[in-house]
Amino acid sequence: MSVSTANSPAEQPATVKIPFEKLVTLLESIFTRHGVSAENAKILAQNCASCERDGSHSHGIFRMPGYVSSLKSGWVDGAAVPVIEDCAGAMIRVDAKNGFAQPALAAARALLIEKVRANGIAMLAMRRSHHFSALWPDVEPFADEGFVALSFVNSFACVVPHGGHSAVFGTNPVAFASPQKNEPPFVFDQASSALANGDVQIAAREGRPLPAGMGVDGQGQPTTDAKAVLNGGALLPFGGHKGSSIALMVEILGAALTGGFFSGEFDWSGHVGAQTPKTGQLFIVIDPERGGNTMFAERVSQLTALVREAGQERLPGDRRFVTRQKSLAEGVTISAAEYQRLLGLSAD
Ligand code: NDP
Ligand code: PYC
Repeated sequence: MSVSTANSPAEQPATVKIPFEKLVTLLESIFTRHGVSAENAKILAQNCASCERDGSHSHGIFRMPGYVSSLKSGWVDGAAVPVIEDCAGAMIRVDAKNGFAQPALAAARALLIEKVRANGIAMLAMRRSHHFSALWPDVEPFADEGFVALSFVNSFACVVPHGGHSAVFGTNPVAFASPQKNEPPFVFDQASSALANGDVQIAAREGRPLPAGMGVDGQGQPTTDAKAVLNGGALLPFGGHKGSSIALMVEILGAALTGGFFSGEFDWSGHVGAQTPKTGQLFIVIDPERGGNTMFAERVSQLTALVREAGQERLPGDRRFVTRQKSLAEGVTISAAEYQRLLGLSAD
């Protein structure tokens, strides 16, 4: 591990570069220390370290104190063993048993792929699950195996519907992954709110204003004050009524269809420190070559090339894949203060 120290106040804060696998091991030790089973800790640590490695900072190590305080509050069961229900030819339901979503996906993944191979398409509907991370780690591995994957998860009510006055929706992301020929998969992963709540928290912590048009304060007035949005205010959907409809669709798919809670429905007030939303998550996975469509990945590559030729310099995923290569080559860069915080959590 290499350490760089700032030696003048004008310089960047001191950072450490930590090898990816070492970061995974450190996070795993934090999870197990706080009641997560060894099997689940491996999955969550890999997930969280991957977010940090790829520069998904709103869902990387920044989230570790939130995981720990949720576990300490008794709100989420880190040792939960999900129950898988094979309920139709192309449909699986999973009861995450008040545990995290990623171990529940891992437990159901082999059956889901078996069903996709058998039917060309299958869905997984998860309920009673806590999702506290980015969604791309859930879908990208399906594209690595040649499948198209979509996922939807609802979260906790902090987004007002278009033209509305009180928060109903979560920040409700949608993620999509598709294979491409001879290049990394095309993956996008985006909240249906103007900003992810995690980015608002980071802005509040750093004392930065939000861009205009992202949120409202407790009186429903437009504000750029991140703390006002977090403390009684709310975020807006992206793109007005269009984002609002997508957020609503995510509530339908992520909760109504799965049997999970809506974003405004669960009550965590009895668990001081709880931060992980207890909702649901839906996956739709498709075998694009079923029926002889063997050109699929090449066609997607042709399309993304056309988009680049037409002038879009950066496609979703580009930034992450570049950051990933740099992190794997040099180590994952984190601030020395964050590193100390992690060591503290592992000894806490
Ligand atoms: P961003 O707006 O940062 O990015 C959304 C997508 O757009 C990404 O795929 C990103 O690719 C791409 N992108 C960003 N900027 C550009 C650009 N200039 N040109 C082209 N593509 C671009 O994400 P959000 O703030 O909406 O969400 C952040 C994260 O928060 C997501 O991972 C999401 O899953 C997570 N989240 C999780 C929730 C939960 O309940 N678990 C709730 C809400 C959000 P790239 O990754 O390469 O930058
Ligand atoms: O960043 O909006 C967010 C979020 C909500 C739940 C997990 N992340």
